[in-house]
Amino acid sequence: MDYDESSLSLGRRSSKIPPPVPKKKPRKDVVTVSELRCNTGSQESLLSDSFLDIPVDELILCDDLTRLPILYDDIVLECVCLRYCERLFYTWAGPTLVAANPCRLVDYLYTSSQIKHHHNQVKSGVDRRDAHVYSIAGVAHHRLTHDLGLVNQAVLVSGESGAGKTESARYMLGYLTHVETKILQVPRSPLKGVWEDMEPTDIQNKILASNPILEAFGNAATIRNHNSSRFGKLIRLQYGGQQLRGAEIDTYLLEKTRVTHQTENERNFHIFYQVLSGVRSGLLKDLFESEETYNILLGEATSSDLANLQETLHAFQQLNFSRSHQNEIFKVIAALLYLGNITFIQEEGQTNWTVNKASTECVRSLQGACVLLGLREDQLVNTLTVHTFSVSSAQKVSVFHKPCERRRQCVERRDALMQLIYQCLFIHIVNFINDKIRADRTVWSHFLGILDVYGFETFEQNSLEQLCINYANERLQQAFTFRYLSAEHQMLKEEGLLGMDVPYTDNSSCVRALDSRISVFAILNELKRDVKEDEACNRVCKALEHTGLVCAPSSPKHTPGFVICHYAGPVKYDAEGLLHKNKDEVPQEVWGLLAGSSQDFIGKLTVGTHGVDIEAGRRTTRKITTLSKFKSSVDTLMKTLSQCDLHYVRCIKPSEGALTGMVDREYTLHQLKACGVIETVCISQAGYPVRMCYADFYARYGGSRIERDVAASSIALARSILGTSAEGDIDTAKCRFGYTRVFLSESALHTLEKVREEKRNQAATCLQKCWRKYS
Ligand code: AOV
Ligand code: MG
Repeated sequence: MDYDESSLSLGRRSSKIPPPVPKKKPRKDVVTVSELRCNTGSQESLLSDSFLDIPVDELILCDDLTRLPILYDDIVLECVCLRYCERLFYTWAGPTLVAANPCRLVDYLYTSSQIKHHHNQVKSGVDRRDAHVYSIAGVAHHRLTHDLGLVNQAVLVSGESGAGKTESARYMLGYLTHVETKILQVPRSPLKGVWEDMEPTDIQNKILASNPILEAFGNAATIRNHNSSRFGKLIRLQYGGQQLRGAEIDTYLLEKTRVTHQTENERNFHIFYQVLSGVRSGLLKDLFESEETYNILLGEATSSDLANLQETLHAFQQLNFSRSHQNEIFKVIAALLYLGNITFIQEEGQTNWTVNKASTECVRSLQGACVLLGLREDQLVNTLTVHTFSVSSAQKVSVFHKPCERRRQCVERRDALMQLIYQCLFIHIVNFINDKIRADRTVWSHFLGILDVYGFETFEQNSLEQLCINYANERLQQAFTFRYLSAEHQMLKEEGLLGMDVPYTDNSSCVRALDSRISVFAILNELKRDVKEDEACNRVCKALEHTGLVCAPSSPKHTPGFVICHYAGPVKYDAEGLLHKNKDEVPQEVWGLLAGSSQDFIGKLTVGTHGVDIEAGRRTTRKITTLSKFKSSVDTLMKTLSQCDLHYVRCIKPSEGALTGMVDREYTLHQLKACGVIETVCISQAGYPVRMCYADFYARYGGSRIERDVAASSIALARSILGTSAEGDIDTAKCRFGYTRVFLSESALHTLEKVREEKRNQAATCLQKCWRKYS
């Protein structure tokens, strides 16, 4: 087929005048793999009905989207879908890895021989590395430990809920710790990233063991993912002298409200079910008497909960949590189960509400919780049923609540207490793990981070959690756009290597609408106590209407709230509960109650060392809201990432229900667009991962001669090393010359480094000979 060569260049795809859109046969959007197989079985192009006639085989074999002969969204999508059906789940988009969730067990992809294979490919600097999550981890590792490098590295894993971020991060961690040991043996459970029969060092074992623990306490089954991460995580592997020395984990915004509230068909954090199945099966003894039902547990414990408990226990052991320490932790979980069963009743002839002592179940729960938490019964009852609130901590003036609000107040207090305890416990566990795996600052110099944060979320009802999650995704997308797309484009243009402008979607205005001086966050943070939720949402809409990114829900039937047009699509946030969650007020009495516990462990959980935000919330008089805390943790994260070379894994969920063998084209294309894959493909065609200014290039590969025109000498030098002959032309896919810099592909870098190494060895041998001769 003939096509105009110029249409392959970068600008064309996105140019103002769109290419002629061919008439297409109507195509079903959701197809099963077998249907696709039938289509492809004939070896006819799926696109044969279009103006393009790329053979199916060619699309399937294309493991880098930037190498597709023509870059239309449709073809990129077709390539990803066809490869998926051939069980080729990974595809490059230049340096970015597109990882489609296999939605089935594919152990064969994660064996130790696979690790070996990808490690060797990275080490030998082959021109085209096979697309795999091991390969991207390998490149980050190689850059960090490579003699050119010593720059912090970070792999950003992004994608929708259930797209495979956590699994990808886990495999990468498995790869990195495995490569360290250099003992390549068969993994016991590749999905869990735990390796058997090898001799990893103590620190590698500990780093791997952090995963099952954090998942037990921070993950839960949601309607989108049976193992959904309800917190964000950045693990920084610390390297010194090219060796893995330790690691440190940062966590972001644990969804603590899940402890007390879950929506239908979702569950509480895994650990609750694990502990319950442990108690019921007798694995955890003498902890507490298990009740019939627990109000805070939707869904039942299953046999996999028991198996997972065993894994959690094993991980605890590897991280040196003592038996008594583990017991303390499980006691807190049990206490929370009891607390959730405390109910309230209106006192006879009174307006007050109190703990329902008429119910034996409630009394048992009250007593159980008090024993486990080291509290006096009357103290707990008083704290839960107090009907006043302090106007300010300084003044200690108490104002009585209206009688009609008193029941709600009791429930809110109980929930606040439970959420606080769980959050403190989570922070305590993260801190304890960090203490065990963190290397001394003197023995490491650089880090390799893996970031696994919750994906963009949009549900029927979206609240403050979704607002935070989607904000974090906006910031990451913005970093991606700036760091990768716009910077890349700008630089290539400045170097005279790109003649055309490549439009890209800049989401900065949405970020500004969310977090600047006049923004959704600012307005919600500054609201006075008595402002009603719908009124708050109206104010948000009015103040930000002009941005075109925030508006009121279109249909009057909608519940009150506001809509934000995110880069990945519009999301409606509901007014209900938004302000309450943002204020996140824990009454002073609740703090006091826990601090006064007779159990050391409980007392310690809430004081001092356990988490800056909790400390801040307790001590300062400044207004600290969930949104302001979250923004500052995202700011810190962005600062960390700004010191790193960034690598991207874009996880794609082929169908909404993550059904095995199902591909939903529209849904997949939406994700490919939303995470910038389509734009990456476009721009990275012209990308070269290694860049050096001429002076550095010449100094490194040239020699000691001082040249007046270092650029010309560098080009001549590159020609002599990389060209086919001394005068030969260099393959432009390997190397290009800008006004001030040389742009190299990985393979060109590898060749240059090899030649350099040989020269150095020759020089060393020469020196030795001379030394022997004259000594
Ligand atoms: P997420 O981290 O992106 O969602 P997960 O990594 O937990 O998603 O993946 C969801 C599920 O998809 C897993 O439990 C596996 O069943 C399956 N899966 C993902 N990747 C693979 C793979 N490489 N091989 C086999 N199965 C896989 V969330 O944390 O909800 O945003 O919040
Ligand atoms: Mg996850």
